[in-house]
Amino acid sequence: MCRYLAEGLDFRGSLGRGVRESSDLRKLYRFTTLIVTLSFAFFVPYFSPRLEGVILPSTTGAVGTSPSVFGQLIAFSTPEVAVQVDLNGDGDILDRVIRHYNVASGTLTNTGAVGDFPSLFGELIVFTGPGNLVSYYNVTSSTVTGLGLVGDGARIYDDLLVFVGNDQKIRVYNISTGVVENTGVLGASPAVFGTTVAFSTLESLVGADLNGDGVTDPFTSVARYYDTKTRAVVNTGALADHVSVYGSIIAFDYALNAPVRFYNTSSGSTVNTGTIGLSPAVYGSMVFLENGTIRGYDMSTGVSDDTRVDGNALSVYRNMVAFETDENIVNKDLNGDHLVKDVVLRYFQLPLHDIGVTSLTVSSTDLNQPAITLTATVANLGGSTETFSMSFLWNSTVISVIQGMSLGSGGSATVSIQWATGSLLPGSYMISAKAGVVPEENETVNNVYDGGTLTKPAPALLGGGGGAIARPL
Ligand SMILES: [Ca+2]
Ligand SMILES: [Ca+2]
Ligand SMILES: [Ca+2]
Ligand SMILES: [Ca+2]
Repeated sequence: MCRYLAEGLDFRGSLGRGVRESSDLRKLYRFTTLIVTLSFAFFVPYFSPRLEGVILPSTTGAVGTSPSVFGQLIAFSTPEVAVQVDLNGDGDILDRVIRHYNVASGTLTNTGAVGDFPSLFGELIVFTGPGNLVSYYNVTSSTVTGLGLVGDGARIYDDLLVFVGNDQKIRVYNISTGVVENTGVLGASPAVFGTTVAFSTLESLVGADLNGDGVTDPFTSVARYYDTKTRAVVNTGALADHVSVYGSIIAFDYALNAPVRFYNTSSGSTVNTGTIGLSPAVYGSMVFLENGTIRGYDMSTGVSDDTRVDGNALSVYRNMVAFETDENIVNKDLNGDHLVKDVVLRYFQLPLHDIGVTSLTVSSTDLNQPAITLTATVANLGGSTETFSMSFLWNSTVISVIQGMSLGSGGSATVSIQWATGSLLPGSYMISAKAGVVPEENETVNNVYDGGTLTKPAPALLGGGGGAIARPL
């Protein structure tokens, strides 16, 4: 454990809205001392060493299609006829069955559930079964839950399950409440992250010009998204076919020999990656296909990188990329049956740069005192040593910034600061801790930790004040 005494508190940033600039207050801030306590705890890095610039894919040895990766698990669908095994025990080899592979343990598990196009989040695998019925499988309890809902393209994030009904309208099913919502919004191939449901919509489906070129074209499809909280639909106006969403990024392709682009829901702008590609997948990292090989795109630098790995049907979770490989294309037996004829699932890991704030706590929720202590934990979840800054904020006002923090791979630190709260006006204060984005860091959703909202109540009115607010102590 070591201890830093940092000076040079940002007075300007601290005196934000709601704080009266009196000479008393300036004095208060002048005497505020910022104490940063860093306690380092290092763990053994769990990343296997790799040659810089060379991606060596691993094979699961499992025959299957449509992988979906989350954590250490890859879920996929296996045609029984391809493995000549009755996987669901119904006496034939005519079914497609959901299986999953654990990258850490090398274990292959047969769920026995008939279905295709799985989507994995946490311990749940969502899939579409016979009759286009949407179901999910729980990896921990090994149980299947049928929802009795008909639809296509089911995707899951947290407790939200999205799919397209027979009427081509997007549905949102909440696993916690069991409530299904027909959004009434027309679209295809939805993707979901947080409260954002992204999809593409054919102009002919809605009978409207969605990309603003003055023509309602039957073959023009445009990226739109639905917010499950506000229930608002936003038209990005960008031509799009396959969409993928992560954080504020909606990635999409729109034509052969056209670059992959992405829309930022925060800025409302569309960015061109400058690299021709199809079927982008984004979740922390962004990958897409170019001529059957996999490309990684670094959102922080705008540089794309050819992995030189052949594959199809990409799925990504942080730096883990899972995909199908046709043995005929790589001319290799990947599942050990001595025949070059199978579609086998493989995976690799991209270099990972990732700082994350994992907690933010307060010493007291009572803002009627001179100062309270804010304590954040920050971790290096990536594979290299990183140097970065940490900020503490209320709403968008900076309370303090700690520069030049450094953490090795797997390391974490606890950072505490004093927040002079005595002078704040009554009101609500949303506090957060934010780690600066390091070079080549694509996973930026976890760089901000929301510590909740603290309320400073209005003090009792002084007698005869006629409604005037008493001066804060
Ligand atoms: Ca069967
Ligand atoms: Ca149009
Ligand atoms: Ca083979
Ligand atoms: Ca991060």
